[in-house]
Amino acid sequence: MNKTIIFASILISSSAFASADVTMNTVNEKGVGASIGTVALSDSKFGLVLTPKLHGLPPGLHGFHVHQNPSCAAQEKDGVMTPALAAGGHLDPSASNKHGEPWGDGHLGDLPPIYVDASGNASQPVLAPRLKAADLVGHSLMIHAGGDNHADHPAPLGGGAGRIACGVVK
Ligand SMILES: [Cu+2]
Ligand SMILES: [Zn+2]
Repeated sequence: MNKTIIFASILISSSAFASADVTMNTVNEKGVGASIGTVALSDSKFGLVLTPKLHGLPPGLHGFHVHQNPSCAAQEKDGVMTPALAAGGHLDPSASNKHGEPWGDGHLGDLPPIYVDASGNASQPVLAPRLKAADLVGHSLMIHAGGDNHADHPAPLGGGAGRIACGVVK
């Protein structure tokens, strides 16, 4: 094999092994703030593994989703600038119009919640069995202030409320 062929085969094999780091930033009503680390995406035979390496988050469980648009910008709603509203709603290519379990029949973008320890760090991976890394390209990852009960009741969209961190998947 000459060098060109070797280089080409390295390119092909690295794109076949889908793996990417998404930079996450804080978001607020002014727009996109500081970086708080990354979420690594890697495909496994069980589905997409999302491995956070994040700091500076409030301790506890936080709703975590793929949102439709590749933007983390603030946007006006009812006259109020709302953090990361430009990301749109949860990724829902089948138009289920239902917030559900990561392995269910609702929004494809519904992920298991992110766990943040008492020091504000998140490092525990979560598994999204219906997704591949490539499905996230051109969308965004979102972390919410509150948790997620994977239902639209008693609160819509799992009850996670405000958006606190966001990253565009390129
Ligand atoms: Cu969300
Ligand atoms: Zn949802």
